[in-house]
Amino acid sequence: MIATVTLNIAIDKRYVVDKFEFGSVNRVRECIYTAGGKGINVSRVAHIAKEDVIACGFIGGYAGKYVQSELNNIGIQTSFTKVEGESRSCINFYDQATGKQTEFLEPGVLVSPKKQTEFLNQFAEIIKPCNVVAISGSVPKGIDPSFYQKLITIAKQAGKTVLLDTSGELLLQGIKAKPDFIKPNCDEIEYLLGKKVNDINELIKYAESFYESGIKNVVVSLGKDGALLVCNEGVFKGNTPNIPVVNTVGCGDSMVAAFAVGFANNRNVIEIFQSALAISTANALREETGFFVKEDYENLINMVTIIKIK
Ligand code: TA6
Repeated sequence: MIATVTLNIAIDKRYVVDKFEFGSVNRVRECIYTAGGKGINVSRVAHIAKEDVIACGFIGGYAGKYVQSELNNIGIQTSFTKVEGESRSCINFYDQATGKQTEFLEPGVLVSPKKQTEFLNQFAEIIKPCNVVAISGSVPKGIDPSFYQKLITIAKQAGKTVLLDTSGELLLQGIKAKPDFIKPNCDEIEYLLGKKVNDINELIKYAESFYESGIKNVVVSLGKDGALLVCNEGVFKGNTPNIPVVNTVGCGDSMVAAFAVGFANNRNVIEIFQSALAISTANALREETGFFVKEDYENLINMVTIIKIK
């Protein structure tokens, strides 16, 4: 069973416009609302993969109620901490004319120290029946960048396998608690190191340094070029087939979900990596965010190739 942590949930709104005109009135031709935020996407994808999930974090207002009901309606358990104010929306704006996708991510509600303490006190209880904890995304206003470090420490002390998917100071502070899995992209690695990464060999070297610091599974997402995995079995490069991309939002979350499900079922990490690449690619085939169709996954899994680099 997996506990997902989404401190900064969102209603994801995908706007499709025919031809964006900056500074003008743009009528949205198509608008899709989805319960979102990285950990919510992880919850949905893990649920589609038939894993029991309990989703926790902070929810506020009507948006919070919407996200909670969307999860409950598909059978996902929730244990959210209610806060004042309205949970955010995140806009994924698609311009049909250029094929360009732009995201607008709101900062989220202000969470008081009292509510943060309330969540921390409940967290140990929420994760008790789970063997895996997946912590994803940004945090709302008022929460210190060391908050994830506290959650990871609690979960590790309880014997859980912990996945952390975030960026910036949250990642820099979070890795001090030695999660079992991180999935930085190149930009996030450059932020952690405070220096430019010039090529894939440097990327591998830095990913290995995180592994050697005690993080047993380091995945570096390379977008359409696949991903790198550094783990106890060595360094691997995963390649995905070229596909007609519909919506890439949620691909990274889908990869996290696949690893969480694999760890929860004690699968071999290389098999998990292959499954994660296929699920992440399957997510991009569909309009929905943080979602995949089993048939797409089954068509893709044998098109994913994994090469052992060292
Ligand atoms: O990864 C996609 C996504 O989860 C979107 O669904 C949107 O909610 C955004 O990322 C939120 O990112 P953040 O880092 O602010 O939690």
